[in-house]
Amino acid sequence: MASASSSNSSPLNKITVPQNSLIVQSAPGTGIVHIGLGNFHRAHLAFYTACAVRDSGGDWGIFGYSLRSTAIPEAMTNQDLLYSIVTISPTSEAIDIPGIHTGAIGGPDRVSEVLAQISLVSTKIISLTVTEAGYLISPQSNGLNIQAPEIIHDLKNPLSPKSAIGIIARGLELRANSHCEPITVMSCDNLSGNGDRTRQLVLEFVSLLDSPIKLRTYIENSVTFPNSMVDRIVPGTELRHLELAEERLGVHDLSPVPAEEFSMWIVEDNFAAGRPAWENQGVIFTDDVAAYELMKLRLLNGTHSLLSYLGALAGQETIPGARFVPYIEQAVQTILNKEFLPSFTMPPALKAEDYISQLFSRWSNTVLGDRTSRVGSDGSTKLPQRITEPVLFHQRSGVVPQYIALTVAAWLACVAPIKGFDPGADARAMKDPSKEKLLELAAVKSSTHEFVTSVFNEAAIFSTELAQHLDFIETIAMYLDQIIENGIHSAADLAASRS
Ligand code: CS2
Repeated sequence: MASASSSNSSPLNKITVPQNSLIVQSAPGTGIVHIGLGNFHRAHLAFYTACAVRDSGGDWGIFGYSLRSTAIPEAMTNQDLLYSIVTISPTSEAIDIPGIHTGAIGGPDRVSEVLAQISLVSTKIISLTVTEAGYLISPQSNGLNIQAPEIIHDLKNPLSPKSAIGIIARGLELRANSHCEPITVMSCDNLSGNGDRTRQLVLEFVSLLDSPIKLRTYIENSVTFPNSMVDRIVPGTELRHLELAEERLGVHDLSPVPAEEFSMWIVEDNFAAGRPAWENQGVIFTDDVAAYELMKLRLLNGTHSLLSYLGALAGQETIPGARFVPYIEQAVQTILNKEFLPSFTMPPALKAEDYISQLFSRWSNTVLGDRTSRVGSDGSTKLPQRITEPVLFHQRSGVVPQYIALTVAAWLACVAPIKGFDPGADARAMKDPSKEKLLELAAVKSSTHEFVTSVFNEAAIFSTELAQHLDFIETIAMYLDQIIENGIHSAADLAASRS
């Protein structure tokens, strides 16, 4: 088939609506302003909301804003705000077209439109998927990174904030100064206690303003921040996804979203101004989000990190490729069962062995082909969420979790290779906001031990508490040496012998 970009077929807005389409026939009014218009949002919140509005109605259209990128908003705008979700697994395939967006804009130049939209009484929810890195958390204070250039800028410029937290605070400020109607701020990112955390960061931002009292009172009285656990593996869009979407739809979609079939969303039912009827679409409302969140952050995301770094160093481009390497599969089994599982209590409604066996089949999705470089990116903001508590848990009984240490060593080998070590193309493709700093440290330290110590003490990535566990740091340095000298297979064998 001709490549999607050279296609002659019609654009998505010329589509004859397929039967399984989620296009809502009469467009709903905007009830949600969403920050972070990436693939995950478009296959998760947008999908649930399109289904809820199709079945139960309500003015819950989504006005989407992308902080930096303009590519997705432009593609969506070119096709009447539509796009397709291509759900793929070795045994099934489906295409859905969620017609739920009422706006799609991107880039700092358009932020005033987002603020204006947030300020409207008709906006009931501000939601966000900005990734762990987007919250600008300082590992030292465990609060807002007030030295981040975006935060410094946002504190001075009420009309042109650049950070997600700045946009939320400035948008709420407009509401507090005009009508004080209630609203919900809903984080849909992989942060532990994501709602509580967002509230804390917004309030910290507000406390740094010249006259914070009115805004603080409004937030305390009228704004809720539900915690949630979100889950669906959604890779980046590649040419093969564009081609597949075009083949199945018969029209050319500029921005389809590939996704796995599995999807889960657990939310606290704490919405200050109402919400779509998500409960009819399989969303679970509970007061015990924390149990689900810990399960997911550790078993899925923590192990995902191991798969990505060990996999990339083993020359595996994809997560399923990594998962089927025998010594990596053994590493996955051990980190899951011996290191992550004992560190929290499973939600009573789920059985660990069922959840884990489902994870293995999700990681085996060869046709989705999620990349090790995607999962391995931003390790400096993901790993603290995933490993800190489990490491501290094991340290309390004097144990160093070997595969967690190996994961950290493999991450450093991927993103900040010591001079002369080539981690391979998949590792080189990993992005990380701390990459420059890590490379600087790797270049000036004279031993791996010194380097790893400096990562914990000087790089502002992990909590100071973790930095005190010298045996953990030594173990990471030992695995890093092993990776550099003998390769990842040998380092994994060493971890197996020490577990
Ligand atoms: C992944 C997640 O990027 C990552 O590190 O672990 O994006 C993962 O695919 C999702 O959380 C699945 O819900």
